[in-house]
Amino acid sequence: MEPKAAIADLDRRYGIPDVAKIVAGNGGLAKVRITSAAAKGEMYLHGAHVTSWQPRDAEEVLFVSAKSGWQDGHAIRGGVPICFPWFANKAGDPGAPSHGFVRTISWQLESISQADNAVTVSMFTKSNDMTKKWWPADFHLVHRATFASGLRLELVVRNMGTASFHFEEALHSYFRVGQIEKAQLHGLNGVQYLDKTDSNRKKLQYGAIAIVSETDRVYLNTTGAVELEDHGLRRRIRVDKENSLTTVVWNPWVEKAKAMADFGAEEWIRMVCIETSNVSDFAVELAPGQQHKIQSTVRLADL
Ligand code: TA6
Repeated sequence: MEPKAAIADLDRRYGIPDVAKIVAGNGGLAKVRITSAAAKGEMYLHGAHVTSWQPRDAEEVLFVSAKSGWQDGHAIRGGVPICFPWFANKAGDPGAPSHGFVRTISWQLESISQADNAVTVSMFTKSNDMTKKWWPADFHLVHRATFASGLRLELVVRNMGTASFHFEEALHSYFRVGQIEKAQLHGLNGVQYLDKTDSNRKKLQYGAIAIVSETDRVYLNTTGAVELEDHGLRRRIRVDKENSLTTVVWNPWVEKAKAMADFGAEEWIRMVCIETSNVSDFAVELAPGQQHKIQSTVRLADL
């Protein structure tokens, strides 16, 4: 079925009039556009990728690069990429795609539902011949996003095989900030982290995080919420999480920003990633027939 007709067909089957519409987005990629009384939002079938959440009477919360690519095989730069079944580079396989293979493929729409002012979009993908080229496991993966006065993201992994498997996962969220130098992150005081800008040396966080250079850290064994205090946009973004034992904090700063083809040279000033995850020593082991759910809930508050 040609793309336009396929999108119209999806809208006929899953759309909710005046609330959720499936349309062609950037690059002609199919997206669900949400317009409810509580919030506006967008989620692409490509990577089950949330690219927008804007609560009523508030500005957009997620950052998306003006230079992002929008095509099969490429990850969208910004919003919430899904990293699975490994994070960053695949151990022992330098040719494997960074952050796994589910953020660069089209997922299937499972359902769209509405409860009061909350709209939930559910998409899934599963193992096939392509995935088995990179990773032998049989899996079923669901990403469920609920757009309301808060944004709730749930990633559910099910082991469909007969052997246990290990995986890493991250909701690699890009948040918009007014000016990164005028922002601080709270909630990780006293937590150990791996500093990726310093050969993954293990360090201890003292106090709030101020971003003053390239920052790429995996905070370990932490279940607490993180609050982004943004004096530029005069707001707080709070990220609560469940079933997640690591939090990644990333800002590419000047040089890395210039080196990324799908990222604007000055865009480092306007974003920070706070990633609800299970990576490194906190990868998850899942037995056959079992499932694991990680959850992240984002809320806005005034400063
Ligand atoms: O989450 C932080 C990180 O792992 C950084 O090391 C940086 O590479 C970033 O992800 C972006 O990765 P990507 O593969 O999307 O370019």
